[in-house]
Amino acid sequence: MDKVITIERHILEQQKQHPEATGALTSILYDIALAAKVIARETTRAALEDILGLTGSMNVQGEQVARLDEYANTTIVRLNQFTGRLAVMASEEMPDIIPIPDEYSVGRYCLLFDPLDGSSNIDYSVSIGTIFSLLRRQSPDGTPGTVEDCLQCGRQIVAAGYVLYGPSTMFVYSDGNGVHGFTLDQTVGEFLLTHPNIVIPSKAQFYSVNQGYERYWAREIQEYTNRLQQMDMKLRYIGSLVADFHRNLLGGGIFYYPADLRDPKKPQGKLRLLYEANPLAFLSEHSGGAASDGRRPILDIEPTSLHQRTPLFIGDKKLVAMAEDYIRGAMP
Ligand code: AFP
Repeated sequence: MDKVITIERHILEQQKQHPEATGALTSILYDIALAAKVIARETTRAALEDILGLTGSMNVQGEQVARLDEYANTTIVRLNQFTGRLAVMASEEMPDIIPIPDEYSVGRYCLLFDPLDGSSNIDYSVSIGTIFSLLRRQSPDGTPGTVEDCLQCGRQIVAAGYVLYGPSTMFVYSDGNGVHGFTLDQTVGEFLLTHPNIVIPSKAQFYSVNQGYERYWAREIQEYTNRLQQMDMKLRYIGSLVADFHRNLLGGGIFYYPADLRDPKKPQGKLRLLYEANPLAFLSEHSGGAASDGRRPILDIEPTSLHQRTPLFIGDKKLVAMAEDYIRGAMP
């Protein structure tokens, strides 16, 4: 039983390494883990709600039943807005920042999240995820958090993580001191440490990209992909960023979603810098991998708007560097 480490115990142990810590960050991580359990329960029930025709329609009380991504969004907001630990939140689901309601006190941290990434996979019972990052506010303590607090460069992230709702529910996070993975034990309702100190394997076996869009890519990306094929790598693409990232983190590989010409409104590709790319880039770097937009590290990008998109190459360091070489025109 001594070997059983709950997420709470683990986060507390990590906190001991920072004597100056107030415990706020520890508590926020625990609050997010709680939200994850609630969302996990609901994702498991989603298929049943579907056959009962509930999701997105009226429930028996005549109330509108929220779609799962709205549900996840509301759950995270409700479980975090009253704690006095956050200055502001921002969500992929909401156009503007989410202020802390006046009746609650404000704290020092900013929580940025994508409540349910890969939500178009829900109807097919395919893995989906929640992604988050935490930043320290820049605006004065005690005042409402601002949009500028959220628009900080990824290098300022103090902790980030994701929850994978798959065959098992996993919580993976880093506070800058290793990347650690926990698996939800449904019987006791606790996340237990199953993957301490995750390091991306040095041998990459997977490449993950939506190759259906190949004709919309720049020539360098097509050539880069050809090169990966010549290296006899396995193509794996789930279409849920968290699941694709998680597999490559544990098994070794690269995920990329390049800029493409498919949708003129999205010349930078599909993925959002603040809610998807930055948190995963933080995890990638802390597990020995890398993350780039093809020209510079994702974490070095200065955000200019809440929902800005970015090309993303993430995972194996050598393969990320190779993508940059192709984009720079440095490859034959
Ligand atoms: P949805 O939330 O609309 O399913 O988008 C998921 C996602 O943002 C990310 O999880 C995937 O990696 C990526 O989109 C897949 O996009 P394509 O369907 O264009 O390949």
